[in-house]
Amino acid sequence: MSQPKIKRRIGKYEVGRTIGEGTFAKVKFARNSETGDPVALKILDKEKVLKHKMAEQIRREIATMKLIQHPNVVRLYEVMGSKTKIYIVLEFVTGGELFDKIVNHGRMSENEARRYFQQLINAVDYCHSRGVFHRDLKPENLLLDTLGNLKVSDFGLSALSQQVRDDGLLHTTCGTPNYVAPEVLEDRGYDGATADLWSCGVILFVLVAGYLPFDDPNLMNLYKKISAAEFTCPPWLSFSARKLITRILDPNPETGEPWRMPHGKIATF
Ligand code: 3AM
Repeated sequence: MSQPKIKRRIGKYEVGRTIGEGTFAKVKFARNSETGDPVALKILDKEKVLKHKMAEQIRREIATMKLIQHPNVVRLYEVMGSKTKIYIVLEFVTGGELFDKIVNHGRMSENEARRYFQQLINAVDYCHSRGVFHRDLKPENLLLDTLGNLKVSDFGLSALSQQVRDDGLLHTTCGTPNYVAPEVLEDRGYDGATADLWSCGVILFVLVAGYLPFDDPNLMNLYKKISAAEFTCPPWLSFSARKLITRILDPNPETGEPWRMPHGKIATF
C-alpha cells in the first residue's frame, strides 16, 4: 500500500489525505509524529458548532469521552482547538463501515449479525453504565477494524449532532430519522439509554433483513410509521430474532420488555 502524502501539522500530528466528510465534520488521516501511530482527525468548524452556546456541553462530553475505553468503541485520544477549528483525535479504524457490507453483499446470516449485535450491545451497555449516551446511532457510526470487529464512533458526542433551539433544549437536527426512537422524534423529552436501544433494534433489523424496518419517501409518513412501530419482519427471520426485534421496537420505552433495558442485561437472539 502506498504511504499517504503528508502535508501539514496539527500539534504532534502530521495530517494527510481526507478520509471522508460527514454532516458536521471532515475526517482526515494523520500520524502521531512521536509514535508513528496512525489516527483519524475529525475537524469541525468552530463557528458552526459553537454558535448555539454549546461550548460547555461539548467540553463536558469530550472530557467524558476521554475516559471511555472499550474494544468496541472508537477511542478518543485528545481534542485540540485553533481559532476557527476543533480537532478531535480518534483511533484510526481501517475496515470501513459495517453497512457497506449490507450495501455490497445484502443481508447477513443471523450468526454473523449476532456477533456484530453483541459487540454493539457491549459497547452501548459499557457507555451507558458510565452515563454516556450516543443519541445518534446509525450506520455511519458503525466502523470495522481489520479483524472485522465493530467499533462504534461518536459515542458521547451527541451535542455535535444536535442543536439548541430558542427553548434552550437540545433537539436532534435533520439527518436521517430512520434510526431514531419515537420519543425522540416526538420531542417529548427522552431517556438517552432507551433511545439508543431503539436504534440498536433498527440496526439489528437491517443486518438480518437487508432493508430498513421504517422507510417512506414522505417524512411525515415515516414519522407515523416509526411512532406506531409499524414494520413487518421478513419471512426468513428465525423466531428468536423476530421476538427480540419486536421487543426492542416497542414504541413505548417503558413497556419494551426488560428491554429498552435495565442496565447489565445483555439481550441476544
Ligand atoms: O466517507 P466515508 O463513508 O467513506 O467511515 C467514515 C466516513 O467514511 C470515516 O470518515 C468518513 C466520514 O465520517 N471515519 C470516521 N471516523 C473514522 C475513524 N476513526 C473514519 N475512518 C477511520 N477511522
